[in-house]
Amino acid sequence: MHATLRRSSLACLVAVAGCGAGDPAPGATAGASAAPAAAGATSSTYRTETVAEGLSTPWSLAFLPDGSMLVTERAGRLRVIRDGRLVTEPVAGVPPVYAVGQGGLFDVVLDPDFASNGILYLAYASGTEDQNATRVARARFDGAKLDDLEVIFEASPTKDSNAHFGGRLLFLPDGTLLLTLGDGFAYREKAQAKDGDFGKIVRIRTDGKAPEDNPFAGQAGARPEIYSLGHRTVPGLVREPDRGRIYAHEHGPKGGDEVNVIEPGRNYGWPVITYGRDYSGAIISPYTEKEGMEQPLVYWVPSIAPSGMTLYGGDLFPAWKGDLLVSALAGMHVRRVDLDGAGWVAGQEELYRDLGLRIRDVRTAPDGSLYLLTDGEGGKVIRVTPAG
Ligand SMILES: [Ca+2]
Repeated sequence: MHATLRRSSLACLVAVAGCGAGDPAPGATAGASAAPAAAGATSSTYRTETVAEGLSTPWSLAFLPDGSMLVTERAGRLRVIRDGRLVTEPVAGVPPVYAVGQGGLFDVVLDPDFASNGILYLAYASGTEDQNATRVARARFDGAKLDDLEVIFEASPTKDSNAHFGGRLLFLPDGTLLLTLGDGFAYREKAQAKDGDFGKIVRIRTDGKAPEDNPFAGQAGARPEIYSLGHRTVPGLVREPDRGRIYAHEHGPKGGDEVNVIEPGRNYGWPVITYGRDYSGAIISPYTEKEGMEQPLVYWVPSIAPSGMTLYGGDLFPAWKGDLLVSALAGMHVRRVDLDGAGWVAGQEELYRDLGLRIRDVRTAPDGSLYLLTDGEGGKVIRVTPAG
């Protein structure tokens, strides 16, 4: 896509940060010894409104053309918020999900023609303890139930672990879908192997087939749906509309969360290169960079546990236009990654830390307000607007 821009980003890292895990600089990356992010917005500068509460690990949100919203609950329910209230009855017809560990119902996205065809797409974990996989299904939504449900994709092969499913969906302008997947936690070496979907971002058509112009289509031994490889697990995926640049963030191990600019066919390094360590403290890899593997635009040591992302394009917070807003679970804030006009990282800021909440997703509403989903049982949907 924009190879020159990507190289500029890397050059920025080299020049400003030294690209070393022990030598990060504020601005381009946040590392172990980097200056903390600037003090975030305080409660005096924004207003919150609880739109819905009592949800079970709300995972994703979709804004419908009629002003209502759909919220996924990881346990396997799809909920409607209409006229500012959570509809009591969950949407009927949601497929059974494997809701163990990190498994469950993940993303919901609308078909580009949803206003006329009512079709939506769900990403979810399916199967059993011994054989599960991330799936994508499409169905027609009539406001209360799903009809004509059709499973269009299942990651291959299945796995016997209950972590690192990926599960984020994104429509591209050509009508194809990106789906993020994870390494299953137990299969990190397979993130480098093109014969399976572990640790990949895949690109599929809405019938689930791989487009012929995918980077490895037709290559012997490679899954044709693979779009990029070398990911750990990717809970955040957005597209910048002007340049078409795709940003994905991935959950690192102990340290080493990353934001990457995704280009087809590229290798993002996991687990060969990483800025993180194993949870035990053991070294996963001595390498943080390698020829042929991409450097992150941003990495975080220690981890903030990124969980969802929006590229802010609204008018209510004009200073944040064009910036990445990343929700954080362990970090308990929304990290603003300030992108300048050329897409370089100009700085970072912690937002909403004073709320003291593990935040599962952040979305920009059509009116420019922000919606936060809070993690766990009793999860909330919170709308944020500027104060005054
Ligand atoms: Ca990486």
